[in-house]
Amino acid sequence: MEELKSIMDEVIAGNIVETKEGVLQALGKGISPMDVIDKGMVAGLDVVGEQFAAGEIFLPEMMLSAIAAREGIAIAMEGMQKGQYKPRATMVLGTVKGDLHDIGKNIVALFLRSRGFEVVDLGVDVHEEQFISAVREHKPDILGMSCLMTATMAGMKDVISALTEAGLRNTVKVIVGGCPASQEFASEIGADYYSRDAGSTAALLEEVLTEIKGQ
Ligand code: B12
Repeated sequence: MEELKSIMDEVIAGNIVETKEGVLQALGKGISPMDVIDKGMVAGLDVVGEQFAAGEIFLPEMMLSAIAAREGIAIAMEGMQKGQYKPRATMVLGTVKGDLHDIGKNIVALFLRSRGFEVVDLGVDVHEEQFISAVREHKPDILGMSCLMTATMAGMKDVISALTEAGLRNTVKVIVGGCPASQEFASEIGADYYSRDAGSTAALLEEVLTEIKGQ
């Protein structure tokens, strides 16, 4: 679709104003916020990631693209959130220590909130002590961890070990995600679930809810 391709191109170019205009136009034409996010901005970020890995662009350019996508996603999110929030289960969510990537985590939070989950978002660079105290305080059904770098993946295992040490591991289901994670990695570190994107996370957690609450 022409509008989505144009949003993708503006994200790749790091054009913040044009990205926001593109999002408004696409939403105005009735394109769903989910498609605007996934097929417009996230598709653009994927290209930017490849360009960065290949040394074709540098950090400042990647940052501009990230800001453009973040701003555009915020506009699309407003459309999705209206009237759709009704807590059915609680999830504590955060990006693990050392990792500052949060665009994907925020989309996961949005998708789950729109399905009636209460999401306690701890933000980025979240250390195991913070996850533990949030689990104690909020008694969530699910704990979600995000990581975008191979260097920060080990932080997820540290959180699971800390949960076990605190005697809390059996009180909460643990799901991990983010581009370096995989089902194999999740099993290796003792997480309950892995999911590759926000859409499949929402679908998977619906099944988990049925399992744990009979909903
Ligand atoms: C945007 C971006 C940035 C932005 C982050 C802005 C922000 N607020 O998040 C900025 C410019 C700040 C940045 C910085 C850096 N980045 Co960066 N960044 C990216 C980029 C281009 C896109 C990430 C993104 O947002 N994707 C879009 C979202 C929607 O996708 P996602 O995060 O994967 O999320 C989806 C799924 O993974 C899943 N998911 C995510 N979280 C969770 C959680 C749960 C529980 C579940 C179930 C699912 C789930 O659902 C999400 C939605 O569908 C990626 C490349 C890429 N294509 O991934 C590199 C990338 C992640 N960055 C990289 C690097 C190296 C860095 C820096 C170290 C660069 C530097 N030299 O300083 C720093 C690190 C800073 C730090 N300490 O964290 C590398 C990591 C390489 C590696 N394998 O370790 C990548 C892969 C680029 C590359 N190809 O080299 N980055």
